[in-house]
Formats: sequence, structure tokens, C-alpha cells
Amino acid sequence: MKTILLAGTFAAIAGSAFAHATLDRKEAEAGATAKITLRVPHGCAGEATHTVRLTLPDGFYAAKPMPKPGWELTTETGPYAAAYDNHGTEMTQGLRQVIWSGGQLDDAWYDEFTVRGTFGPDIAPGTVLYFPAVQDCATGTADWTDTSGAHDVPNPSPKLTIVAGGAGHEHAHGAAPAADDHAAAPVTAGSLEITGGFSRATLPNAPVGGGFLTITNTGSADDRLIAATSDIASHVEIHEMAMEGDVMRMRELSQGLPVPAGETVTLKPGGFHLMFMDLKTPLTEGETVTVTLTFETAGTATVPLAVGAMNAKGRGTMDHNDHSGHGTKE
Ligand SMILES: [Cu+2]
Repeated sequence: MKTILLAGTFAAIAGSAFAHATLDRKEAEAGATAKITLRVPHGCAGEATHTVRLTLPDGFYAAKPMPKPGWELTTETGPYAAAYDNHGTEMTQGLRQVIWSGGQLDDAWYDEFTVRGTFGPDIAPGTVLYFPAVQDCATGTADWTDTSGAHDVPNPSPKLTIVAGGAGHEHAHGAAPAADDHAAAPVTAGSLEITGGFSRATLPNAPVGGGFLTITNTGSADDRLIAATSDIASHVEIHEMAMEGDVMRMRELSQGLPVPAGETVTLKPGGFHLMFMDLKTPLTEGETVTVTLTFETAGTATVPLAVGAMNAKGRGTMDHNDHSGHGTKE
């Protein structure tokens, strides 16, 4: 996968009698996870700012605000206009507004307010995303909420322009690349057979990744996946997707994942999955990583995961190739 370069062209702000509140970046890559920082250059007509409210646009998801010493952080969440796929998890809602309050930012001072999030992979290059902001002062406000895009309005909203992503998400619906045949062979542990292991490429600064595979219990006793470890992550969790109200969310299976006798359990995007927490290194398409699974009865099994595209739906060799020489027979 190509290296992601966040194309930051930090052009000088066009001259204006009073500096506006702006973002520190003019552009962001579709599909990239990045920080956006609101720059607050002055107060409300001379007054000190005690509250800063920043509204996040559709297209900027899985966002997290950065707390600031001396300011109380509150947030508002709400539905997204469209759902996002977050390492196999469907995200339909999230952070929509961040409020830093209780501060004291003198008119003569300058400060920055930061949120980190991901830009939707399917946003067309050239799309402008607006991050409207309002400063509250003792008696007045400074509002930066005009999203018309017009020049010379007194209160332009902070904004940035989406540029094409470099992560190759456009080969969206492909499967993981064909890894070497050895990696595609099933791994066995006791009466368990594990096949089709794959993962998905991540952006360079992604905190988590997903792992997917199929476990078949050919025996006559139930078993249970109780733990997983990997060199690529500080720890690995076993997750499921579940509906909470009408929102699909992931949660950890604290009791592990049952693998009943004679049945096949599939870990796949949108369903059960392994979650690599605190990734130590980005996952790169075409590489193979390993995860060691621990089962209650069968013991441990170390399974290769072929890293596919960021939205790979399966392992290439399992989905498309007729591997008559390799498969469940070995
Ligand atoms: Cu998860």
C-alpha cells in the first residue's frame, strides 16, 4: 500500500481586517484519519472567550476531542447522514459537537482546539467540509458559522477541502490478495480447523485493526475461543456486533466465543471479529500477520492472516481460487 501523505498546504490566510477562526489545515485526504485544529485568534469584540463550540460535519466520523487543561470538555453525539465502516464495524452515529467551556482566553491571546477523526473514504475530491464554530464571551459571541462558501462574509465557517485518498480504497470490493499457499492451508488445534484468515490494511496512525477467520469444530465436544494475542498489538479482544436500539455497535465478548461441536463459526466484517488494540505497526496490504488463538479445550493455534485492502471482504485464495491442491485435506 502506498504511503499516505497528508497533503497539507498551509497557505497564508488571505488578508482580512480581523483574523477569522480557521482550521490549521486546508485539505484532508478521503479515508484518512487526522487531527483538525480550530485556531481562535481573538475574543468577542475585545472580550475574553470562555466557551468554544465546534460542530463536526457529516463525512468526519469516529471523532474524538482532545481535552484542554483549564477547559471543561462536553460533547454531543448524534446520527450520521450515512453509516461508515470502521474496521468491520458499522458506525451510524458519533460525535457531532464538541464544547470546551469554563476557560479564559483573553482577547489578546491565541489558542487551539483539536479533534481527531476519520474522513469518509467515499467523499468526492473537491468536497468542502465545514466545521462551524462559535465563541461565547461574557456578553457577546463570535460566530463562525456561515457555510455558504461566499467570500467576504463577516463570519465564514472554518472549512477544509477533501482531496483524493492514497490508500487504494477504490479497489473497494476486492478480496484480500492471494497470499502464499502455505499461509492458506488450514491450521488445526485438536479437533478445530481454522481457515480463511485475513485482516485489513490500516492507515498509518490507526489505533486498531480487525482480524477475521473461520473456525470449524470437527469434534463431538463444544469448545470456546477464550483469548488471542499478536505481536502487532498490545492486546487482542474478541468482539461481536450487536444492536443497541437501532444502532449497530461492537462489544467485547468477555466470556469468549463458543465453537459448538460440529459447527462452524465465522469471524467476518460486521460480525464476530478479533480486534487488535493499540496497533504497534500499521497493517499493509499484501503482508501476512499472525494471531495466536487460545481455546478452552483445543489449546493454542497460531493462524496467518493475509492483509487485504482496507475494505477486504475475505481472503482472496479462499474466495476466488480453485486450490484443489490445498484446502481442507492437508
Ligand atoms: Cu471490534
